[in-house]
Amino acid sequence: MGFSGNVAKTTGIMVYRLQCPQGWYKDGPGCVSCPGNETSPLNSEDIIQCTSVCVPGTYSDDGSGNAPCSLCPANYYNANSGSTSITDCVACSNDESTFKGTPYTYFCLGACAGGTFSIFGDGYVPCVACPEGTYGPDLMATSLNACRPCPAGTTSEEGSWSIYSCTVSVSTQCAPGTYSDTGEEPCTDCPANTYNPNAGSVNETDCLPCSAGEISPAGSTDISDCQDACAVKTCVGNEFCTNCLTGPCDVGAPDYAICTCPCEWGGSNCDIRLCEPGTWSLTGSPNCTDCPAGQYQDECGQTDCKLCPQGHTSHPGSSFLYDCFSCSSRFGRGWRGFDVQITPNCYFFCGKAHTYQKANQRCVRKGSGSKMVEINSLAENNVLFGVVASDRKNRWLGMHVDHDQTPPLPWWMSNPNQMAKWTNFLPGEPNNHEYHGETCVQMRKPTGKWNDVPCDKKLKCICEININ
Ligand code: GN1
Ligand code: CA
Repeated sequence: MGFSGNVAKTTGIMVYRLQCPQGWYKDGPGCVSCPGNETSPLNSEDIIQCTSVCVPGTYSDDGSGNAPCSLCPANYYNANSGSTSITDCVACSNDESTFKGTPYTYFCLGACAGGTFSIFGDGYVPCVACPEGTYGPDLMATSLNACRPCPAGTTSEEGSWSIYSCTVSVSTQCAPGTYSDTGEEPCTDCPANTYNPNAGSVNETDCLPCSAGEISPAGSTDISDCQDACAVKTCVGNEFCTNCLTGPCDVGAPDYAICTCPCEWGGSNCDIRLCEPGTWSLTGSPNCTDCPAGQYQDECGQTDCKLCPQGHTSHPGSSFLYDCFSCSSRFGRGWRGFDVQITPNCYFFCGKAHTYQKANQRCVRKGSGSKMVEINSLAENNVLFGVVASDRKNRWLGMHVDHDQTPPLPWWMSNPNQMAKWTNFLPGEPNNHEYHGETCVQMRKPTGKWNDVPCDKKLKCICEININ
């Protein structure tokens, strides 16, 4: 016989004991699997029974008749070895039941076989198969309770009677984050901005939408994959914008970009051109003008410029604090600066009196654009006069007067055609007193106001370097 074990008589029906299914052999209290794909007859008791030819009760799926072999379904039997198809499995009589992998017709009985239980609760036909994921070791089982769950992590085909039919489950279910019509592979990713924590989903609507204002990548599996769109959105079309603003956010609206603007670009989308360092405007954006001499601006988009530290000045358009310099450090000993808001220029107060022509030469020889002073405001006049007010003599200014004009016109010595921007003559001056050829100009004590005098007078000079 192709099986061994006890045979008993129960209420008129031969009952047998099933031990190891095909592909296993008995070893101690349990069953051991044949090596590799090999199979073995039902209820084998030794490894030598393992064979590569499909044994009775089984058939090969690939038509070869060799292992791996599948069990004939419940209520079928197959007495032949080397069967090549499920069609080699033969049905029991209508009123008989048998277990999965039945090798011989005499297992077909009116009692419910292993892996099945009776519909009417009496252990007799009609019998139904234990469900997938369970196995039913009992003969003449009377209820579903006789079908025992496979061990954790394993599953079985419907109608299994042996725990050895419980195998590690290889799921073809759609994974979380995916779905398909059948819930089985192949599966489609859930769309972006949804998530699906469940396996085996059968509908796109199983992909749950993220909350308003949240987005997720396609195929997301967890609500935590939904994130504030403002925090993760990538902006398109603006090289400076990578993220979104925090706060209410319309997904897809480019104006919600948080942009990391370079210094000279501003606005939430870095699309506003700002004043560059060294420049300013009333609004901080074009049209910008250079910071004036004596000031600097090291930031972009500013509405003013910063003053150089006291005693320091700078060229127009300076963009660093360290562009500020002191007159003496830049031009040498004796050169002085004042409050840059009054004048950013550097001045040199000559120590000796000379005719106008010699005094002018002395200033020019100092280089760096040095020339006789040109005073442009009362404030500048006063700050310079403050230095020389206690001198014994008056000082030359870099100015000529043309007495051929009516009224007489002052002009600067550096350019006879350029009119003085500002003058500060004493009342009644310039007067070319007694027609003595008074064509040069002095700053005169005690008020600091101006007077025309002959150029061959010997006075001290004030030299100036325009910082521009
Ligand atoms: C006169 O006198 P004194 O130095 O204050 C003159 C000036 C002449 C200057 C020539 C009111 O000033 O215009 O340039 O002599 N003042 C008046 O030394 O006539
Ligand atoms: Ca005069």
